[in-house]
Amino acid sequence: MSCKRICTMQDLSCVGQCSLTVALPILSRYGVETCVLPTAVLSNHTQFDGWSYLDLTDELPNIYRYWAKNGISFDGFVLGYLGKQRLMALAEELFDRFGADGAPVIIDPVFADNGKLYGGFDMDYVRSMAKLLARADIIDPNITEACFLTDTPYQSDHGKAFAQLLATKLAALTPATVVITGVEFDGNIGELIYRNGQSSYVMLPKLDAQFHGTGDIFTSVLAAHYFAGKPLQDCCLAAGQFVADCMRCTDKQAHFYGVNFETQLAK
Ligand code: PXL
Repeated sequence: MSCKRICTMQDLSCVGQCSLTVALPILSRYGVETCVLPTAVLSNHTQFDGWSYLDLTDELPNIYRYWAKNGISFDGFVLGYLGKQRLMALAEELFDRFGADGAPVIIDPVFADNGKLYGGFDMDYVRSMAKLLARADIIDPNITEACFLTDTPYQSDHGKAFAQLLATKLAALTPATVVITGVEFDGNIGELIYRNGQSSYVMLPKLDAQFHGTGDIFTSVLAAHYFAGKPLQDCCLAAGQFVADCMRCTDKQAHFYGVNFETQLAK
């Protein structure tokens, strides 16, 4: 049986499990052949106190040249933290030149959380990302990213009405199915899935902890199940449960280092 060959485009942070260091093991573990397009190499992710940043944007055209020469193509794409605005055009080129017919594009826009942009990003980046979303089949911003993308003032109430408002605004930017993460009501946390004016929710009990990198893990598990042909609702539930299981077995003090997903993967 041959498996899907996908390409994931995001940074490689040497320390602080996120981006490629979670996408690669998770997608592989679920049987997806995972090729990588690293956008940058960082000493550690940007929630630590300072980081080095080797920008790989200029290397991508070289990589594309050899992929084209070798007739390489992908059955799908998963995008996370890109880092630089110039990468948006290169992402489009990636889909156009190396996507097999109908290859789905999953974009987690990754540039903000808790009401704030991550270090190194500005509104120009956000606007370019908003344009890139038009190429996606599934997008899964968190509430903060959804606010920035739609020019909506951030608010701390992440309930149904606010999520719904954000989803309708996002749907004006993209034909993709919109998955908004971090929706909260009745003591639960989860996702609003919005498509063609229809909404559904996938909710789980909220745990009393916050760790870095859980969004990247969520997207990786969601993508793995999606490429296996599961309905999006099931993909979100599996991803939410996986993240919760990881959080339960992680020491709360070590939150910058991400969650202990390896123990869950080994099960
Ligand atoms: O987990 C999101 C993420 C990915 N990559 C880098 C980051 C962050 C969030 O801060 O800094 C480099």
